[in-house]
Amino acid sequence: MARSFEELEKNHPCFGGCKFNAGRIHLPVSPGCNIACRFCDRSVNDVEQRPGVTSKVISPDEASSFISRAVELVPSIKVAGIAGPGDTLATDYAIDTFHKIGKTHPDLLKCMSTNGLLLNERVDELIEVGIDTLTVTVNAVDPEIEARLNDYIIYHGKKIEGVEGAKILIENQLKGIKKAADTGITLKINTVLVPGINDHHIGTIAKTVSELGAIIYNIIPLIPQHKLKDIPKPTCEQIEDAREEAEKYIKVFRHCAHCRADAVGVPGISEYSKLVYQNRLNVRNTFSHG
Ligand code: CLF
Ligand code: SF4
Repeated sequence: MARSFEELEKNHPCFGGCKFNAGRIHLPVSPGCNIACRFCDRSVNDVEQRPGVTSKVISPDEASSFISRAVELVPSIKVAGIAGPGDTLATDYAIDTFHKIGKTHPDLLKCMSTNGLLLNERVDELIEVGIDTLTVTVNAVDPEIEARLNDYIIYHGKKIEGVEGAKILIENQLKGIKKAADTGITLKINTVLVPGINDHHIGTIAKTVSELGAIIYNIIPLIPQHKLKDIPKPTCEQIEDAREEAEKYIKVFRHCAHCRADAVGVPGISEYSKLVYQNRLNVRNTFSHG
């Protein structure tokens, strides 16, 4: 059953609940990724897990006990989110986890973020498991621009590079956004703002996703690293300009704390991930999918 926006606004830190000190726990169950963002400083594998990556994530079976520990420490946690460290739809772990925690912690809102490559084909599974809020990272709606941000996709076992891969990614993201929004999932869009590449494209992205049914938009400033390490990070003015451009079309979220995939607490206020996960995680502080 879809939750009302009023309920989300009170209880979800990324959909208005920051005013109420609402908290979230991220469950880092999704190690693999299926696209190759040029700013992402984790080694991108295909849809398989890799040694060294698996040791840094928790299993779907472990998630409930971590949630119980987190809620004891931070009773204001109202959201269980899965935001990586890879893509949540590249493997089945995120959906399995939501099935399990839906039974043990039915009161928590279920939040997930994805790069959207497989959203269109997996959206029914998200509805079935009862996802309340979904974030899709859309960095461009023009394949020529996307190809400067992303080297390739791995799609149904095939590596597809450049503009051709970007086209498939964008098409699947946009179709998936529309499908998810039409079925009542509340949608946020994240865009990594990359000066000189997509900074003049923000209005077009915001307009496109708003027309498809997304209701909130979050601009994440680039952390210059990996293949985009020489691009300067956006200035406050560039971020503000981008937000103003987006705001012409969609509500803009301004309290993003750029959370890690294993964050626990109230974003920007408290951080309990070390206590909850007891240092067993070593997720690098890199791009967040939030
Ligand atoms: Fe986590 Fe993201 Fe859900 Fe929030 S974070 S999966 S929508 S519960 Fe929030 Fe963190 Fe910013 Fe994300 S402050 S990085 S926007
Ligand atoms: Fe995958 Fe996210 Fe990294 Fe892009 S930023 S390569 S979607 S993990």
